[in-house]
Amino acid sequence: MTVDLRDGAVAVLRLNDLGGWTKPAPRLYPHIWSWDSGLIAAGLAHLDPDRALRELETLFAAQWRDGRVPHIVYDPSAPPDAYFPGPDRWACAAITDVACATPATSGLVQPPVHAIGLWRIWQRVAQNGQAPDAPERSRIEALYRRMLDWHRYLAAHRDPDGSGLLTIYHPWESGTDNSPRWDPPLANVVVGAVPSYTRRDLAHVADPSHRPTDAEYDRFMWLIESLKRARYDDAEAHRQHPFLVKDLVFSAILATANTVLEEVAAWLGRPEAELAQLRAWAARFSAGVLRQYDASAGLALDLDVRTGRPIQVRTWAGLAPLLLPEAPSDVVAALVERMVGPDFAGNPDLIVPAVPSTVPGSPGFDRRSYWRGPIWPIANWLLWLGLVRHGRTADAAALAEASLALLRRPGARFSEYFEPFSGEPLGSLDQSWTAAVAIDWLAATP
Ligand code: 2M8
Repeated sequence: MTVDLRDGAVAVLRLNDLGGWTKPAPRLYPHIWSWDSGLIAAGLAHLDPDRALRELETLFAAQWRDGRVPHIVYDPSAPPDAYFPGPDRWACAAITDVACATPATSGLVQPPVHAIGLWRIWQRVAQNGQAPDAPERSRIEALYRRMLDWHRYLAAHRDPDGSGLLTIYHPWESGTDNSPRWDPPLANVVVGAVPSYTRRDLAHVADPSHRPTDAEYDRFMWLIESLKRARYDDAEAHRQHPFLVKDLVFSAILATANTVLEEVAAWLGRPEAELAQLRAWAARFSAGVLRQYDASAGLALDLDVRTGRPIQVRTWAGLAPLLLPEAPSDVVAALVERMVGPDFAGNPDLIVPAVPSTVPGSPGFDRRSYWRGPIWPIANWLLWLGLVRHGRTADAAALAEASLALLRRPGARFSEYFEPFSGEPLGSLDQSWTAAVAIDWLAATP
């Protein structure tokens, strides 16, 4: 059974493999997506470290001159109407000279999971008894340097006031696009003139209700126009952009990414000053996320910069301190209890005891709509990794087992997300990062 699941996951990664990179899904997502590739690299590390390195190298070849890693890198050979918005809508290279011109990219970023992918590759390489002069060393070092620039960009330009929390400009930057987390800040956005457009995503899902609504898309498009007016300049965006939110999951991922990158840096024998910088960033973003922990709500809360208020919703993002390398044990214990309790994995109506994207029955919950309720394997994988790093072995194993049980259900097909009560596969089938995290779980769960 376990062998079959792994074979199936490997087949999905092969299906979506276009040479040096992997598309997130066969039809819905025909280009490179940043955090998908970071997680795909973690899965590929178990199959072929060389190919896993290529995945990251292809993505980072499109890194902007200021260090940012774009959220989409467009495949020039894909048909122009394969996905909307295409490169013309962003016009990055025409608007700013820091953008990568070829290949064309989007003008947003996504959570920095890439160091976690590189760390998994390094673990495989080091586990094979390789000394630091392993053949992969120079490639790992080149990627490490690029990731250092990436993290420096985030620390300097997405947290200019040193709050320990990163600002996102668009729900797409969070990766949890239509989560109820963004309802309050989006409600305050006054939508201006948006050039007309045709959505392509709805043609690739069984039912449009699985995807964000047209009203949400109008807001998404307007935020792009606003960033173009700011010439993708961070200081300008912080002055005039209508959607500025301190994102917990994004910030917690950066904290962890710095901790694991420090392990790689030590193996590479990088200067102590660099290791100290990585430690300082890990501490800064851990502290920022922990400040958002609301003990009475039993969850951490994102912060709307425009209103100065925490965003009062109940989603898996509230468990983000579990991802932190430096969470105090009492906070970890309280959040694990919350995670396995009736709001999340302990809800008796769930098909498996995994964490749904939004607390069932809470405001904004929708069992079939994308990040508003379905179970996302990759979100569970991030929580699982946090539990493993905190030594919560039994809780971690239970979460992995629940997620794998979902993926083993007949017809699950490594779907993008799942209806939480029935286990019905939703969104795209054969989603690459679902397969990648399954491979990683199976490697850790014999
Ligand atoms: C989804 O996002 C894209 C926009 O970036 C979309 O909905 O069209 C999200 O789930 C995001 O987290 C993911 O990276 C992307 C590709 O899997 O799809």
